[in-house]
Formats: sequence, C-alpha cells, structure tokens
Amino acid sequence: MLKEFDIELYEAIEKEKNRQVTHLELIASENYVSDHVLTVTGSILTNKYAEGYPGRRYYGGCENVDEIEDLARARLKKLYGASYVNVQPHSGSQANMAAYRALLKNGDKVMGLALDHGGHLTHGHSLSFSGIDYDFHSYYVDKETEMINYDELEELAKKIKPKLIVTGASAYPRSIDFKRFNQIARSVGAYLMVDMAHIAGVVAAGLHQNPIPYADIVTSTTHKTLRGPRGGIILTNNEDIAKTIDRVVFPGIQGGPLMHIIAGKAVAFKEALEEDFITYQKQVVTNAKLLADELQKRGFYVVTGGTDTHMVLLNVKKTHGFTGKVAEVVLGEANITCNKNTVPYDTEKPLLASGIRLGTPAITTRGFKEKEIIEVAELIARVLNNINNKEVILEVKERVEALTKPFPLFQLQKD
Ligand code: DSN
Repeated sequence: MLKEFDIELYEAIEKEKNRQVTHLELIASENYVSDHVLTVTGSILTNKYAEGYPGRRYYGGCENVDEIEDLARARLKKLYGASYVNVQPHSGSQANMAAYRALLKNGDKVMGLALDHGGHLTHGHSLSFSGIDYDFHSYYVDKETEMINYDELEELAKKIKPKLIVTGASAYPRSIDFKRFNQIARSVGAYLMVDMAHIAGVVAAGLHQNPIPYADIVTSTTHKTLRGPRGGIILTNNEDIAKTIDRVVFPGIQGGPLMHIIAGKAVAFKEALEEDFITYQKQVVTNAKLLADELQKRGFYVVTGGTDTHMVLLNVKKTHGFTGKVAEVVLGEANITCNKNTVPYDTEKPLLASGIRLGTPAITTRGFKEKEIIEVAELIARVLNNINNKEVILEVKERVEALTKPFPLFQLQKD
C-alpha cells in the first residue's frame, strides 16, 4: 500500500531493508528487534496522547495505554530487581538528562569517563548539555592497561569532590566494578549514576554485575544488547529519587510519551525475561571474546587485550598505519558495517580516530556462532590487510553475501 502512495519513501525503506539483510552488522550499539517488537512499535498506539503516568494522565481514554505502561514497568522492575522505574524517556540522552536534573543543580561538579576513553557525549562532553550545564571533570583509563584504575579514580575523586560520579561507557570493552564505584562515590559523599546502555542485555542475563544495588540511578537505552525498540529507561531503588525523576521526565523534559515505543519496550522486557535470552547473551559474549582472539591472532591490536562484553575495540592506526575512518570506509565497501572510534590517548580527532569498534549483538541475533565468527575475523583481516586491492574487497563482499544468506533476518527476508 505504501508503494502505491509514496514510492520514494517505499524504495528508500526497501533499500535499507536490503542493506540490513546483506551486510554484516558489527556496530556494537545496534541489534535486530523481534517481529513482535516491530509489530508493536508500528501499531495504532502511536495515535494516543498520554501525558502523565498510569492513573494520573492529562488526557482521557488512557485506560488501555495505562495497562501497557504498567506492564512495561512491572517487567522492567523484575528484569533488574529495581523498585522504581520510568519507561518514558525517548532516548538514552534524555534519560541521562533526567538523572542529572534529579540529582544536581546547574554548575555542580560531576566526574565522567572521557569520551575518547570510552565515555558517552552525555558524560560531560563540552558540546553536550551535560558539559554545558554541569562542571564535569573527566577521568581516564590507565595508559598501560587501557582499563579503569580504581585506585587512581579514588584519588581523583578525593581531589575533585564531585556531587556525582557517572560510570558506564560507549566504547569500553571490559566489565565495570559498580561495587567499587559505589565505595568511591560514598567515600567522597557523591551520588553514583550508572549508564548501562551498552551492557543492559548482558546485565539482564546475569553475565555482568548488576548496578542496581550500587547506584543511586541507573539509566539505559533499550535498543542495544537489550534488543528492544529505540528508547531510554531509568531505574532506582530510592523512592524520593524516583518521585523526582518522574517529575523531571514529565513535565520537566518531555511531553507525551511514545506509547507505541513503550509497548515495544514491554515486549522486549518480556523477551529478556525468557531463558532463551540468557543463551543469546552468553553467545554474544562468547562471540566477542572469540572475535578478539581471532583478530589478535591475525596481528591486530585489541584495546585492553580482549573483552568481557559484547564489544571489541581495535587500534588500527597502531598496526596498520591508517585511521579508523579509512578502516570503516573500506570495510563498508565489502559490506561489513562498523564505526570508527577513538581509542585511549588517541592523537587523531574523533572524525578520523585511530580505531574501530566492533560488536556481536546483531550478528548473534542473526544466528552466528563460533564457526561464523572465525570467518568474520578472517574477512576483516583480508580487507584491512588489502585496503587498496579492489579485487580482494570484491571477493570479501561476495563472501559476506554467502555468509549472511543462510541466516534470514526475521520478517525482512521472508517478505
Ligand atoms: N551512539 C551510541 C553508541 O553507538 O554507542 C551511544 O549512544
């Protein structure tokens, strides 16, 4: 029907569908949602205004969406063992904005992991609202180990005396000790906030320490390892903070919640509570560890020497002499999608970067196991060892097609 009404848009979506089906998706923050999540997020729920919260709305006719939001909230609480949750943030950035506004006043001191060491824009970058509204001080990973040095962090926190310490990362492949973060934050009288966006699925499956017992506020997106629709969530065990968060999200930052997305979140949380999800996450981590090993065997420099999560960070500048941007573009020509990424102590600007970030959530959803991961590592190496050889790139592109074909993507390939 869309084809007849709007051919330009239809064709653009078809092209994107084809790209998702034929490319090897290695962006660590992406995933493929289930047919159920797709159905619900494209449903009639998009028609409903529901400003407020279940039972306390500013619009009539909210009895059904109340039920939906309550389902999402109950499932999310169960998934992480949290007492209070807010499922309305439209994104991870808005969830973080709400968390800061709930705990801080403009100008308050905050510590966050530097962007080029794995942190997120909203952890204090000067161009983000976070760096503009608050007095952010970066902490860094250790130059040798490329991992967080908790003793140094503690020393820094004693000097800076922040009101809040933020942890969680976008490009840090190792597990994070939230318990230790809690001890450090408490020792200087600071709040602790954990942005678990990247590892939310790994945490839900019990394969990474759960931040809920240790953090005053936990934020996340729902579309990365958690494999839900694009959006944000906030969790806490503190009733007073929970009340403030609700006020800050609405009416503080947002108006009407996206009820179709909240319904999609409810589906994703139900999926994440199933046994299959643990099996999936175990494979995600196994695949990432194997990818790191196989790339190391092929001469690549894996930042921190490996991974504990879904993510592998390569410093290609160190081993191959070209930037992450070059690597991203050439891999793209072979239908391998990833993103350039700065590495700790990078001398390149973020738009060039010395590294690339790879992730296994999407290809694992697709069904890739050890055998396919070894082939993925080989294909990456073939391309990056031959960036000027068009024949090799074409040959890899054909191998990518052969590798992905036996793994149809839900409805996309059945249409
Ligand atoms: N842009 C996301 C990522 O790729 O990690 C973080 O928000």
